[in-house]
Amino acid sequence: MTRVLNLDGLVGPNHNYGGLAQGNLASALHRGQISNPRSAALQGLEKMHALHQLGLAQGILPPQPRPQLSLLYAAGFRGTTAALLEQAYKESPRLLEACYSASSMWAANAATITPACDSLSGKVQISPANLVSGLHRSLEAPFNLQFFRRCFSDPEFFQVHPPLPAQNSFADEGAANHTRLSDPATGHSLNLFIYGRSDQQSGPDHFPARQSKLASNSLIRRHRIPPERALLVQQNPDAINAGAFHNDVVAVGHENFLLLHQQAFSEQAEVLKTLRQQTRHWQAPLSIFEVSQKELSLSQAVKTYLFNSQLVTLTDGSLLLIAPEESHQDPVTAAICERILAEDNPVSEVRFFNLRQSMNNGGGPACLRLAIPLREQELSRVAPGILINEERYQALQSWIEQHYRDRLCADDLRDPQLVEEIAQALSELNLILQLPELYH
Ligand code: SUG
Repeated sequence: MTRVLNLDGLVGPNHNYGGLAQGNLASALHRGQISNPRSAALQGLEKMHALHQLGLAQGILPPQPRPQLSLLYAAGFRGTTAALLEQAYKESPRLLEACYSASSMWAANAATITPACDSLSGKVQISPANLVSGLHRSLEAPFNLQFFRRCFSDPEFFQVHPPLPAQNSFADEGAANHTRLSDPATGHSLNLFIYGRSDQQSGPDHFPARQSKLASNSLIRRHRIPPERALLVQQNPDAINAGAFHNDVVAVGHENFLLLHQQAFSEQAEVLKTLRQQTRHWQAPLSIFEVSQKELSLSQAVKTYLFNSQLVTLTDGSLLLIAPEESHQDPVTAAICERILAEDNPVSEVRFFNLRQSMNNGGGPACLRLAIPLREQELSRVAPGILINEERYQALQSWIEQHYRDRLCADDLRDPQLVEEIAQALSELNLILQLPELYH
């Protein structure tokens, strides 16, 4: 029996709207606006707490130390911290924003996970993503590798791989382009790996495709997933052109339920046929809920982020859909949620969460979490300090209230005082997460 440990990215005190993400419409739209790091972190923490209260295993992916001043050194800036920030602000403001990005909050991009039961190795497979498609995101890989090595350290149960080579051919954005479907009755599974580009097929022409087929294929190989448990699918270039920079903006699946937009995959009718075919022996049949483009355009899907909902299994075995508030406010997506509930499928409840601060940068409920299916014994080997319990929830709440600003704009990034504040906050987080010297 496996249960899912959801690791949510804890939003850092540096959360800001730099508009750095290519192909991400929300990020571009909010560029230069004033962010509220405190609300952002509290909104994310409330989601974690709600899942903990439902009896689910919930943990934290800690924020990354920022600003990443080494990037400014690498770019040739020199001097005291204040001088570095000032020069970069004047000469290369985009670089300063990159080294200040809080993008590690989107834990779905941190890694790709394969549970032990899906791997011929018999161990949980973890590959931190290289995130090379964007400069600001590529900075996340080394810390993530260190985090996974430290918190999933028992070699008897976990195998933590280094990220794929940091090169465009291997561009990897983690679990945002991976969906694991499974039969809760028998444990059979099918892992969909959704790539955006390959050498053989034409890709999007408006926005870049971030996930390469070579990366997805390499993950299948290194995680030793047998062929019958893996399926490679191309993301529909139209979806990427419309702003679905990751597949999890147009599709979400968990256990035997798949919710997706009609234009999520290339040759979707064929893909769904294959899915039905490959899961035909499941005791709990695969239920596919496909939303037509007539009912919901790709552009509305991207705006409301309905497909970036998170699916979790409740204690009675039914599924809860955790949707962003934005898809409650839109009448079309609200009606789709009603229909999901009314029809015959495993979903028994929908809850809407206000995650506006993250949504403004293109990150909904599913982006914020990395799902790690674990057996009880494996769960007991995870570093306990990263798990949410009542006490840690309260400690984090007070910590955020004490250390986070309630407004941050581009001009603030040259303030050396902000560097000090963040360092102070993170050094106290070492204690809360019981991970001495995670931050120095
Ligand atoms: O990579 N936004 C992220 C949002 C990632 C959402 N994740 C998933 N869909 N799984 C991105 O586009 C903007 C950050 C900034 O501008 O600082 C950003 O990186």
